[in-house]
Amino acid sequence: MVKGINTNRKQIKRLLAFCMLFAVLVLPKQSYAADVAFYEPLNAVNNNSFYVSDGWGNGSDFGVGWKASNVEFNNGIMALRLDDVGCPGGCSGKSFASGEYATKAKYGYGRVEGRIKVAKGSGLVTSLFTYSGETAGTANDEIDIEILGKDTTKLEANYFTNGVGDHSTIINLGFDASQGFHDYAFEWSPTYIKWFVDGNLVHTETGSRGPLPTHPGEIEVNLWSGAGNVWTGPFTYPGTPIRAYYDWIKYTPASDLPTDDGTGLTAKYYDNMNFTSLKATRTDATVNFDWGMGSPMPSMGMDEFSVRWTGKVKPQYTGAYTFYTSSDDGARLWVNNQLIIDKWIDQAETEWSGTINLTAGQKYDIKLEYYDNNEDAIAKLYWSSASQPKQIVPQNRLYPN
Ligand SMILES: [Ca+2]
Ligand SMILES: [Ca+2]
Ligand SMILES: [Ca+2]
Repeated sequence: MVKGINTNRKQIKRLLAFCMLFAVLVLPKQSYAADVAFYEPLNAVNNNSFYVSDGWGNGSDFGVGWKASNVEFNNGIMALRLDDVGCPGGCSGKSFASGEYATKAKYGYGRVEGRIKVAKGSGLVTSLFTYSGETAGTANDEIDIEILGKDTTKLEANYFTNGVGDHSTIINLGFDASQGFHDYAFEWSPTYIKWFVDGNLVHTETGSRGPLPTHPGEIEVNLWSGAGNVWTGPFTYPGTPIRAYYDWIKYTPASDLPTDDGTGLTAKYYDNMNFTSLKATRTDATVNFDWGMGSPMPSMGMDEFSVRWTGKVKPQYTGAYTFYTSSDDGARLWVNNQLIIDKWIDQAETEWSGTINLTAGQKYDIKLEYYDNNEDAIAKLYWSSASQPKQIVPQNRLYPN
């Protein structure tokens, strides 16, 4: 023990108090947890709410240095570009450069979402995550969505609490995430983290594998290549730039989320086109089906069937919502008992829309009827509003009968 420790402690306490006062008075408000909903369309760099990482790299596992010039905005899409321009001298000593975009504020319990088309290739990682940094005497808290370029049909869900990870789960997507945009989300609360793909719940953690994160984090996206990292697989630069694409990023605080998360809509499947030969009743998490030339289930034929989805929908925002059906063949949609789409016709996959005013947090009746006559069978239900980027109507806002 060393004499004077108490004095030192007092001095440290005084210094800490001074620092906190300084922080409260001087630092911009963005540096504090801001549990305010946002929708970022990624049309252009948003210096008010985001920062572009520039002039540094992460640890030795990362093969890239972050450069602002590697974050591009075109036609409403943000691209993160991985290349070797000016490297390693101009790339923080790394062999490659890439882009990272992050909120200035930290966000707490709520739902983090992004619409992403990932980069394909061994060694690459396309991500959406929250990151607290080392705060309040703890190591970092983090919640991750990572899609590895070595297999873009899988998503890796993970979380870190006080620097402790090892909570990774591999989720089969059922599609190739490098071939098109899809919605990825996680919802974080004191008692769970839930991961969603295109609105469907795909994984839940409850803390049974280790305490859940508690510290608000910046919402970040990046594209990087591993450096000698077995986890990412080996990376070989193909000689031309690689890009990951982001259409939007969205955050909804817990206070704006349904207190009773929805589970989907009641679905009745009929083996004819006029809803008289009922084969099955189930709950569908979302309406996002492409059965191709096949049938919805083995007990039904490939053609001449119909499906009726019913239940409630609970919007996040007040205002005009547009609903869209994309169907092959016919579809008709009622919201709040109003028929807003009426296309009960044979058609190749076609999108139709209808608009209705809704109030945030209210539950409205919804009914979607659909039939397939022959050949391809597709049924999808989307929504959008001024505040809501177009997406498959997500499971957490749909309620069965
Ligand atoms: Ca966009
Ligand atoms: Ca068919
Ligand atoms: Ca058809």
